[in-house]
This record gives sequence, structure tokens and C-alpha cells, in this order.
Amino acid sequence: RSLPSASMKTGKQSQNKSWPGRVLGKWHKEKMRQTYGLELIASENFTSRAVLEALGSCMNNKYSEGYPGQRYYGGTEHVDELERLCQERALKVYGLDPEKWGVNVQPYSGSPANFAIYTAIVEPHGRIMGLDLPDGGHLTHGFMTDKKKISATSIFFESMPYKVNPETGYIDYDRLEENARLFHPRLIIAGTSCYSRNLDYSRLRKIADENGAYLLADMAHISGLVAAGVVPSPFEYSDVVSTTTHKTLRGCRAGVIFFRKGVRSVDAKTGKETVYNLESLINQAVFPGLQGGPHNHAIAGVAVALKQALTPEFKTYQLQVLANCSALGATLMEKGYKVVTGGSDNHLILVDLRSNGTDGGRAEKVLEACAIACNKNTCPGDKSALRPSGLRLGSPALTSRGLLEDDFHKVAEFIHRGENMNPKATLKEFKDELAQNEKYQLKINVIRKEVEDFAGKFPMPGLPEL
Ligand SMILES: *Cc1c(COP(=O)(O)O)cnc(C)c1O
Ligand SMILES: *[C@@H]1O[C@H](CO)[C@@H](O)[C@H](O)[C@H]1NC(C)=O
Ligand SMILES: *[C@@H]1O[C@H](CO)[C@@H](O)[C@H](O)[C@H]1NC(C)=O
Ligand SMILES: CC(=O)N[C@H]1CO[C@H](CO)[C@@H](O)[C@@H]1O
Ligand SMILES: CC(=O)N[C@H]1CO[C@H](CO)[C@@H](O)[C@@H]1O
Repeated sequence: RSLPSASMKTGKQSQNKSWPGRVLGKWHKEKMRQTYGLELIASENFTSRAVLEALGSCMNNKYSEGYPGQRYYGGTEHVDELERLCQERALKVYGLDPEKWGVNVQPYSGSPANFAIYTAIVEPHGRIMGLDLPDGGHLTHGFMTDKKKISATSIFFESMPYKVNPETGYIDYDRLEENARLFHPRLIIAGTSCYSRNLDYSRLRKIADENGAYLLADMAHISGLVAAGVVPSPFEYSDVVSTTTHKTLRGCRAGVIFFRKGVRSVDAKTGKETVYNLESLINQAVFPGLQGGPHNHAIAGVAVALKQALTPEFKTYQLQVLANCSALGATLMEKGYKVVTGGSDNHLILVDLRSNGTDGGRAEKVLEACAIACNKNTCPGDKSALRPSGLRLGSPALTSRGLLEDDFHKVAEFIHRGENMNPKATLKEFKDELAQNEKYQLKINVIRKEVEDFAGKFPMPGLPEL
């Protein structure tokens, strides 16, 4: 490997003159960071060369407002074919019958997909219930604080969050059930960004039914695991399913919405059938409701990623993601760290650092200095969302680089060494220390160098020449 080490102090670029000019541009340093760092951010992954080629293709150039067969532009015969192929593959990956499920592959990303669903099936200021952000939910599930409505999903819709039990870290379904009876939501959202356990979809379905609410499963984080059949699928219980395509699914950045078709319910007394009309509501909400021209290059990238998701290698990968995640959690617990809920059913763990006299913010920074990327996260029971006490660690990205269980033991070792360099100081004091104290810098750099040497041994998927 001839790539230079991405030194933290200088961030020096490659001086290799024969390297194509474009890589001396802005993203060269980012490439170095990705190649020589340990990527443990649970929502990230390394997509494939084929997906990146699709993204960089001429599909980027084409305007095609509308849907296949009904466009507002000419010259769309090939993008029509592409979008139909992407739809077919999306249904196939999740084993869905096209008579019962439809799909929209145009959302630009996960957040716009969710907003489109709300505008489609919840009237303005209608009520939604999602897992609270500090408890592992997503911003777009109606996040607000006591001072301010933060997400547009809490400004344009009325949000009442549900929570995890602060003692156990598991979702408090009983309380959700009680609150739903009082709040009468139009929509319940089952989906998480930082929750290491499987969701009880059947319980959520029951709560939704009791209130005549729709159930939306936002499987953004776990859609690759669901595709491989290694975690429970939400489809059986949901009316609508949304996902991103760039997390465990390992495609490019985009969003997809699945919706039910056909009979929604049958009246027990009269036998009268109610049918879903989600197809037109959701398609219209995406375009022309919220978006203009679809990103055809992204749809191409998603179609490629979905094809890859149908391979046996993809299933092997997802099983390894689970195995590596539990190996990481097990090693950290052996070292005495507290892992929320005591483990994981999926690709991520949440480490509670409160007993360590530190917090997630400082831990994130010290690990960043050691070339380990992860993110701070609130833990169940945290008093302030501004000073989260946990660290979210995920296995998908490093598993894509070929790390196996033993390698993850080493990753845990690096985390532990980095963590032990975490001074009992404020974030600002720590940053000053890092900037000014040479002895401290040297100690950190020893770890960083070892991390870079270790990470550099694993090939980086994608376009190595770019
Ligand atoms: C990541 C995520 C999203 C949003 O995805 P973006 O592509 O970042 O907009 C939505 N919901 C959940 C649960 C997520 O984890
Ligand atoms: C410089 O870049 C070229 C082009 O990718 C590569 O083949 C070569 O090995 C690099 N040389 C050094 C010294 O890094
Ligand atoms: C954090 O906790 C672990 C496990 O008890 C311990 O090994 C480590 O030294 C602690 N680190 C700090 C900075 O307290
Ligand atoms: C070990 C492993 O899963 N390797 C895969 C990593 O991801 C790329 C695509 O992003 C695949 O091509 C590799 O097979
Ligand atoms: C602790 C743990 O879950 N270890 C697993 C790690 O991954 C391998 C598969 O590669 C499993 O066999 C282990 O059980």
C-alpha cells in the first residue's frame, strides 16, 4: 500500500504527482480518513464500485418528473425502464407480492421519505407517535424539546413521543399503549436510529389497530439485515415501510417507501371491505407534493445495491455484521464497560459511560483523535440531551472492509486504550490539552499510528483510484 498516512496533526496530502489531479482535490483527505480510520458509525457503510459507477453515470443528467409511463418530459424510455427495474428489485429483495405491496423509489433520502408519508396519510396537525430521539428514535419521528419544536415533523404534525424504560433500556410498550389511548394517533412509527434490540412489531400493530392508526415501520438502520432475513421483518405487520438505502443495505444515499395495496380491513358485522388508497396518496406526496425530478443516478445506484442484496454473499455479510457486533459488545463488557440492555440483536451497541466519569462527547473526541470514528448518543435516563453519556458503535462499515470477529476484539482493545486517554476534564479542556500538550499528543499519536496501520490492512471497497 503506497498511500501516505493521514496524520492527525498535519493532515498532509499525498504529494504523489502521478495520482490523477482530481484526487488531489477536496476529497483526498476524506479518502485517507476512511482508509486509515476505524469506522464505527452505525449508520455508515462502504458502498460498492458498481454503485459508485451508477452514481457517476449519465443517469445524473436526465429530468423525468412523474412516474414510469407518465412523465412530464420526453426522452424518458430508458429511465422508465430503470425505475421499473428498481421497483421490481425492491419488492423482490423483501419478498413482497406486487399485488399486495407497491413501492416508490424516488425519495431523495430517508428524511424526505418520512415527511412524504406523513403528508400523504396524516392531515395537517394530525397526530403521530414515534420513539423519542434521546431514546433512540430519529429526528423525523416528531422530535421536539420542551423549549422548541425542532423537526418539521413536529411543527406540521402533533407529536407525542414514546420512550424506553430508563432502567432496562427496552421500549416501554405498556406506556405507549396507555398514551395512545389518550392521544389517538393517526400514525405510529416503529423505527430506530439507536436501539440495539428487535422491535415488537406485533405489539405495535395491536396498539395501532386499537386506535385505528396506521403503522409505519422506518427500517432505515436495519434494512440490510431485514433483506438478508437475519432480523425480523416489519412487513407482515406494517401498512407502510420506509428506509434509507445507504446504511446496512450498503447502497447509495436515497430513500424508498413501500406501501400496502388491496384490502385494509373487513367489517366484522357487515362484511364490508375497506381498501387501501396508499398508492396514489404516497406517490402524489412524493411527486409533485414534495419533490421535483427524481435523482435517476441514485435510482440506478439503488437498483444495483438491491441486486447485490439478492446474493448469498450479502446474507453472509449481514450474518457477520451481527456476529461482529456481538463480539465487539462482548469484549467491551469483559473489560467492564456497561452496554445498554446488556447486548444487541442487531448491528449496533450503545455503551453507557456514566460509571466511567466521562460522557459521550469527550469519548467521541478522544477516539476521533485516535482515528476511530463513532458518535455520542444519549443513554436511557440521561438528564440532558446536550451532554449525552453514551457512545453508539456499529459494525456494518468495518464488516464491509472484511474485519472478522478477532479483528473486532482488536477494535475493542483500541477503543479501550483510547478511552483510557480520556481526561477527566471538560470537552474544552480536553481540546486545549490535545492542541497544546506535546506529551499527551505523543501518547495519542502512538495509538493513532497503530490504528492507522491496522485499518490500512483492510481493503477499502469502492473506487480505489478515485
Ligand atoms: C437515517 C435515518 C433516517 C433519515 O435518513 P437520511 O437519509 O439521513 O435523511 C430516517 N429514519 C431513521 C430511523 C434513520 O435512522
Ligand atoms: C502514485 O500514484 C500512482 C497512480 O495511482 C500509483 O500507481 C503509484 O503507486 C503512486 N506512487 C506512490 C509513491 O505513492
Ligand atoms: C472506563 O471503564 C472501564 C471499565 O471499567 C475501565 O477499564 C476504564 O479504565 C475506564 N476508563 C476511565 C477513563 O475511567
Ligand atoms: C467482506 C465483505 O462483505 N465484502 C464486501 C464489502 O462490500 C463490498 C461492496 O460495498 C462488496 O463488494 C464486498 O464483497
Ligand atoms: C461473541 C460472538 O458473537 N461471536 C461470534 C462472532 O462471529 C462468529 C462468526 O464469524 C461467530 O461464530 C461467533 O459466535
